[in-house]
Amino acid sequence: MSRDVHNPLLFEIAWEVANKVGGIYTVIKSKAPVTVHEYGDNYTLIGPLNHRTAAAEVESEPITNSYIKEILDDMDRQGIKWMYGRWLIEGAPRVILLDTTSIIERLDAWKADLWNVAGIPSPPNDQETNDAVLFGYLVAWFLGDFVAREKSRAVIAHFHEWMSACAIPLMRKRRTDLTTIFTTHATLLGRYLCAGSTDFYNNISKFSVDEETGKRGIYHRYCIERAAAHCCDVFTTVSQITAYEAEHLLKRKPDGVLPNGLNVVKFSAVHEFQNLHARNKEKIHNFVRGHFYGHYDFDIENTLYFFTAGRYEFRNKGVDMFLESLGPCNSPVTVVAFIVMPAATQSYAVESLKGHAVTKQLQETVKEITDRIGQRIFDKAARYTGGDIGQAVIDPQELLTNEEKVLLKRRVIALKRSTLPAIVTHNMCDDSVDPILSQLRRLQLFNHPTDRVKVVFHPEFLNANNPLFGLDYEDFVRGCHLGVFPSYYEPWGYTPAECTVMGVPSITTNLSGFGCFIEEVVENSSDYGIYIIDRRMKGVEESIQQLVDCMLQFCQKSRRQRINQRNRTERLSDLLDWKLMGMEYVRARKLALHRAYPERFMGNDLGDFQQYKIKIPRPFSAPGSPRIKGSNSNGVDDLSEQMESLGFRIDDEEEYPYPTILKRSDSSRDLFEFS
Ligand code: G6P
Ligand code: 1S3
Repeated sequence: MSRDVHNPLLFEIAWEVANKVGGIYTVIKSKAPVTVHEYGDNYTLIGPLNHRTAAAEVESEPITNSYIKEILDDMDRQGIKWMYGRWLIEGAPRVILLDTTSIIERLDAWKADLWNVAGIPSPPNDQETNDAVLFGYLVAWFLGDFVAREKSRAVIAHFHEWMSACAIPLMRKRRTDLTTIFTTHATLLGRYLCAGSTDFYNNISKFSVDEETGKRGIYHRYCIERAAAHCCDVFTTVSQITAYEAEHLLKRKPDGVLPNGLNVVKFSAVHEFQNLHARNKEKIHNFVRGHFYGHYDFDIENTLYFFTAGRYEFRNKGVDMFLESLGPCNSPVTVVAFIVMPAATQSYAVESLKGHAVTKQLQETVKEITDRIGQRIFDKAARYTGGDIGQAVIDPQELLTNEEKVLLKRRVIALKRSTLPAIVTHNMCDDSVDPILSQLRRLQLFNHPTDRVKVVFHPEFLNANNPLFGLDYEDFVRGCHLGVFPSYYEPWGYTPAECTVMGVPSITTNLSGFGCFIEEVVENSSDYGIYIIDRRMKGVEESIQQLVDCMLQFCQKSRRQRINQRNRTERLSDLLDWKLMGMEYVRARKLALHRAYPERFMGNDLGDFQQYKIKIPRPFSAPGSPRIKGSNSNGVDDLSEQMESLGFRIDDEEEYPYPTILKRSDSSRDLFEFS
């Protein structure tokens, strides 16, 4: 059977399609516009049907593809519930959501089959594995039926992470006529090992993977992940560092790396992002005035806001290192360090709410009084008849009435308190054992008036309805000065990448995918506001010292220098745009087609992928020389090299619908020139 490989159909499958759990949702959602642009209605996403959120995520619509309709109708007859429609995101891709709970009665039979055909065990009480098995069998069912009907065109099935990937070994066993890509966004064992106290990277080649996964009760999940990595046509990860990890822990060297991009939105006015910084910083000022009431003795105009944020993985996300570095950070200006990480809480702390209430009352009283003072000055001035030469229009003593003086005094007395400003904004369920609070206590970071670095732990994600900040996360980031993410385990790490596209400088590490990517493509990245801490070659103490030095260096900048640095940071955003990053996905799909249908590509001429090696010239006003470096330092092959080893050429220029800005050396000068 000869399928058309030049006009393929694409299915992308993930547990986080229209179902937000973590970072993979961001990957797929932000990438959708470029994929839809390339594939149009030949692109369909498949995810699980989560009844709680589906209605808000997806708008149902009639099925236009007759094969999809036949299969879903057939599934319907067999009791499987599903939803078909458009995902309500930019690009509006088509989605199929499959309800794993509607087919629960087949779970045992499918688990037995999985053992028989692939030797993968699945214990009874692991909900995630049960979901993965049910979802995998449904996806394999759907895709198997689809390619049995659609015989003229090649089909690419791109799977993300182990939860979606059970279908890969099944389809390999069933010889389903399609090509598969598996992208892992972490490895199961790597995440577990790093969260403990293991010296992970120095021992990565020595772990007995079966034993280690067994000890942690994840052997069966690991089997699914490893089977997917070995049975897919093209195996990829999101970064070089995770490729290295996968090679050792999953025992297959990835074919290439598909780094995560963002859907970068450019403002028409170049400096709009700077204005947004100033506006949102004002809101953070309001929070700080309320939170530090009674101890608000620092100059807010010369205060810097640092933050870290993300899922609460204390060691993996480097919160331990961030806190450890705050004590020695003897900044010349006051720093408020925010930690925004969700944890179990009972309620907002009364003190936090009270601080904002008394500060708001003071603000309202001051406004009322200043309105009245204004009226008084106006009246006096309007009635001023000239009088004796030199007579003042109004005697300053008359500006405030006695009644107003008393009112002000009462408001000021309400601001007095005997306690220090809290280090946490909520009442926490596990206050006494919470890792962040325990470390703050050990380091004695208690917000004393003499502390130049203050801390605020907000154990909940931010949104605009938040009574303390009244800010969405994005606006909060924009209002801050520096994001600090000294991660130990971070396959990619969207948090510093998001900072970059918003023009907010950040600190990352050479153990995060993003940090390695930036280190690889930009020289002297600190000139561009991305500081990379060495956690690979340095000991913990040395890394902490490097982090302290970076923060101190940042604190010593003048306002003008900070503004310039933000401009440079924001200019790197084009590097992270899916319009450029999506190129690697294009290559992975091509490689998958070449591997599954090599005979269909015979006669293609060889191509030159080196044209995509990009160089960023040095910033004009900076001493360093940022540039794109060409090689993959840890030896994972470039997808283009894989293609060339097969003897095929892909003319990327022709196939990819977006101009790759950075290829044009003339325009890259504009891109990275300083104002
Ligand atoms: C932006 C605004 C400026 C403001 C500056 C404050 O650039 O456009 O008007 O002065 O932010 O920067 P800073 O780093 O002190 O918050
Ligand atoms: C993973 O999510 P995480 O925070 O558990 O996938 C993300 C998307 O690829 C990635 O950014 C992150 O580093 C991984 O760890």
